[in-house]
Amino acid sequence: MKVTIICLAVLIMAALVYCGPYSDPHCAPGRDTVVHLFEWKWNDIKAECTRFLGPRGFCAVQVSPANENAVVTNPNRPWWERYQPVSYKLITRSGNEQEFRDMVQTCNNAGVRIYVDTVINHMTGGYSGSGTAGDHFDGNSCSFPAVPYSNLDCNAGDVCHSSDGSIQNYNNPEEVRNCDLVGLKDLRLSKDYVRDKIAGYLNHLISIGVAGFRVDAAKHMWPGDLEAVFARLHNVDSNTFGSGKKPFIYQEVIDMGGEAIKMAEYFATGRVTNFIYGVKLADIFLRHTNQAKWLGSWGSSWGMPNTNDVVVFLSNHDNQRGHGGGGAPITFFEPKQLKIGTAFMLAHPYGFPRIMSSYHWNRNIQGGDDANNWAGPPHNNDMSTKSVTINADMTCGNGWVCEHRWRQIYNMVAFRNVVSGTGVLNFKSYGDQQISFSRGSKGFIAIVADGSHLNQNINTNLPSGNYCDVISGNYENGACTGKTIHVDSNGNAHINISGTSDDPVVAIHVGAKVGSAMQVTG
Ligand code: QV4
Ligand code: CA
Repeated sequence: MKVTIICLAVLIMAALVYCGPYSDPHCAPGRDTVVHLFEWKWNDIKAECTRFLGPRGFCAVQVSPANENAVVTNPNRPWWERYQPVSYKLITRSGNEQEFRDMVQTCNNAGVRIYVDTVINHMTGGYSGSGTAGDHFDGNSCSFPAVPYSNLDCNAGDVCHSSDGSIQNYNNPEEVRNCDLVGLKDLRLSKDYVRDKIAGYLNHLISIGVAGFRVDAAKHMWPGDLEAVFARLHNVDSNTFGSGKKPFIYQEVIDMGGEAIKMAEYFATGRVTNFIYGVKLADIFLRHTNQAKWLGSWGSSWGMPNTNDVVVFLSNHDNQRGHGGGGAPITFFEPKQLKIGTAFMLAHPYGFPRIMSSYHWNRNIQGGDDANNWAGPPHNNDMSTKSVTINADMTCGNGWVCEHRWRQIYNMVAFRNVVSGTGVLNFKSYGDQQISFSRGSKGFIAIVADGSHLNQNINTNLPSGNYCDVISGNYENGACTGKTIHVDSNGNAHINISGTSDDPVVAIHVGAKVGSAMQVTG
């Protein structure tokens, strides 16, 4: 009887874990975090999978669009040219098809998945030029001979009724989905021919071994059209991911609550990007317009979708530079707040988390706008993308920020892996901006979100022993390079955090117990 009940409960839980066919991120066992290596070259990602992401327990990399894009020279090679497809050939500033294949294979072997950012809603803007594979195009006539697409393959006045063919009114779903997004030639996804071409591109990526896709501008496509495209997709590689598995799909839908199109329309076709998440956390950890003490109910009761329907993140490549209307998030320009916010994100079980890994640019705020927010990746004189170099202290050089290589961040990736499967326990607040909680009996975190001082004996729910605070140091060969936290036989620990210090967070877990032989990175 007891066994039956337990089995039933396990079955129900298993059913709840991944609902739709596209919601499973296909992480290797014990991994749970994505890093967006924005604008990185395939060769650099390949190296990073082996030397860092695999050993550190990352689940996957989101890579920049892999297909041929328009070469934009005014401004000179902005990052956003990669969101203007010219063909589905795998040739970009990140590398060619052979380099892409090598990356996917090496990363898969290192236990790290590749998700490709796919731009399938549109092609280039309304001008002519050539792409990164040398192919000519003329956006005005929807002429993309390297696909080929012609005039018949873009939406026109029969389905788009805005004054100039571009989206003006975000409260009119027809306009949002049938008209051009900032002048980008909108593909006629109602046509089988267009669906076949897009599915052909995605199937090519699947055949190379990718695990999933970020679907750019999903809000600008009808859910039914996406269903028709995804129905054409092959299963992902059975040797790597198991048999009968669909690709992981997460759709970019910016839904801050004020528009006609809702995230929920896209749950049947995968997960969605939860933009509300990072803005609400920025309200607490950056602006202090809300209080950390309320985070005890963090999750769907904050008006956000269910945990298995979302990818969560503090910022993305758009809103970190004021693009896209996805709110004002925490970015690497606020390193202390970014580390605090990321620690919370990775310690909390809600959502499938993504870390932004950026490059530096010369931010130049004028009248509220960043005049340099177009600036592309670090580049050589010939405008080729610079390689990522690694410094002696593990940080990156050549203009790459590499947030994912900050100790306070990568150690929390391991924390998340260790506490996997446990719930939030003993959430407590000590004043408005001081909180702590446990993850089952496997991990414990305390955070001060403002400049106040936390000095408390707290029950961590961990077995007694000495634990390495993985925020202030690393756990290496059984020893801790940072603070050690003593947990007594009742599970209590003395936690002392000054909110004005660089890292007002303490995080301990059973994979980093001082003196134990076990070393867990994921
Ligand atoms: C210009 C004018 C337009 C005019 C057009 C005529 O501004 O008014 O109609 O010319 O051709 C670039 C330029 C933009 C230019 C356009 C077309 O910035 O000024 O229009 O090209 O040539 C990125 C950038 C965009 C960029 C685009 C294509 O953010 O600035 O546009 O790439 O290069 C909404 C959407 C959401 C979207 C977000 C930005 O709901 O889906 O806006 N987010 C995704 C990506 C984002 C990308 C796109 C969608 C488009 O995350 O990075 O836009 O693929 O919220
Ligand atoms: Ca569209």
